[in-house]
Amino acid sequence: MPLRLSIISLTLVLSGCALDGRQSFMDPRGEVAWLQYDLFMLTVYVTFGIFIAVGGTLLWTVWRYRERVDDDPNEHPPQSHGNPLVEFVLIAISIGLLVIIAIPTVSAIVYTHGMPDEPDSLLGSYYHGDMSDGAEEEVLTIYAYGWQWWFSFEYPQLGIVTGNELAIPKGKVVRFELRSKDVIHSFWVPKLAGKVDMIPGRNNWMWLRGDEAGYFFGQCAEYCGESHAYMQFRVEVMEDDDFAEWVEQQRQTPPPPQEESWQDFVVLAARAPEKLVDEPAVRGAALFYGRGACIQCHAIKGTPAAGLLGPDLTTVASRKSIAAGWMEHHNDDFTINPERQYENFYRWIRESEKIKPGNLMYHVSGGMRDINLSDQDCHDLAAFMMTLRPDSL
Ligand code: HEC
Ligand SMILES: [Cu+2]
Repeated sequence: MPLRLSIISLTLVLSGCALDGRQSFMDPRGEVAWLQYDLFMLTVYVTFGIFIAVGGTLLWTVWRYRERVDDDPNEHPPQSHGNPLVEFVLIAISIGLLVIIAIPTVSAIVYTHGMPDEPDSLLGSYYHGDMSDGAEEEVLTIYAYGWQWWFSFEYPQLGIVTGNELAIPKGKVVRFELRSKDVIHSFWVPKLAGKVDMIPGRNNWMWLRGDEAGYFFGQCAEYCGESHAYMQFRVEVMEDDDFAEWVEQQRQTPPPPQEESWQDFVVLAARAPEKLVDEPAVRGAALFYGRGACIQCHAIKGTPAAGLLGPDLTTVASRKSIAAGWMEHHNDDFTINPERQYENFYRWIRESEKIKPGNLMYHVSGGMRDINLSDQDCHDLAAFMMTLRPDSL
């Protein structure tokens, strides 16, 4: 039994060690991650060398001075106390090893705490769309906020707000301002850079560079409450053109579900619901702005929804996951699978409390636990969610 138990626990422990797993720092794909990986490996080699030397000496001593059959129990082997030469050599070696680790460590700290000033990374050098005044001369800056239990991302220079998934251009330095809206969280995309905490009342920052296009998995790395383990996010590293296209898409506002403007639609939904087209997505939109009370907490740009407690939903259907990365709906090649996406929206709206314990969409007063939605309502809302994507997708 103890053997079986230890095999099971060992397997569990080692299963966290897949060297090229989604969230493995052992598979670096960005400059900062490489720097930290090299530093880690250097430390591993040095300490492994020490381990072999000390362990080897110990084993050799035990073997060399073992008790033998013809030993006389009354006679002690020659005794000695200290050996200045050995001690001096050991101290010198220890200092030498510490210096070998310290020099690259300190230089890496200095390097990651300054912004590299590559002209290539300035926004104006690769992005040619609309941006705020003076942004051409700056690197792309993203405000990342930690919330219980999800992330919001703002691109102040580009006028984009998104949640849980963000995009950055390949090979360009990007600056992150890290803040928290409640408790301490930590921002970590293991393949791109080491973690930095998001601390309430404090502005931390970091920079990173993704050197390979791809979809990278991030995780909150500081215990922050019930659903901490489900608090993930995604970083998509894109070629310049794809990034420019992504920016354009994220800036769009979803078209109103009927002919009217959004404002008129909302008024109509409240005053004359019989005039609405009887389609799931339209019924869902009416619920979203009406009885569903979703707009207490969610914003959809260009519409009367301006809630701030939950993720911005303007382009939520362009994301490959919801519920902070916990419910995925992408295929292996990271294209969206619409059936799974619909299912995820439906399940999340219907029973978020079973998916993320303690989540603040359900458990806040006035949240979903107080809003009575039928099964059909949840389907209609999911159908509406599916329309929240830039039309070019
Ligand atoms: C009390 C505030 C509140 C209300 C009301 C609310 N939500 Fe949410 N919603 C949240 C929060 C907070 C999250 C993030 C939960 C998490 O991931 O932990 C969220 C997440 C979501 C997501 C996933 C977004 C993403 O990118 O991960 C969708 C979709 C969503 N809500 C739809 C709705 C709909 C539809 C309604 C109305 C029926 C609604 N919400 C009502 C607070 C709210
Ligand atoms: Cu956390």
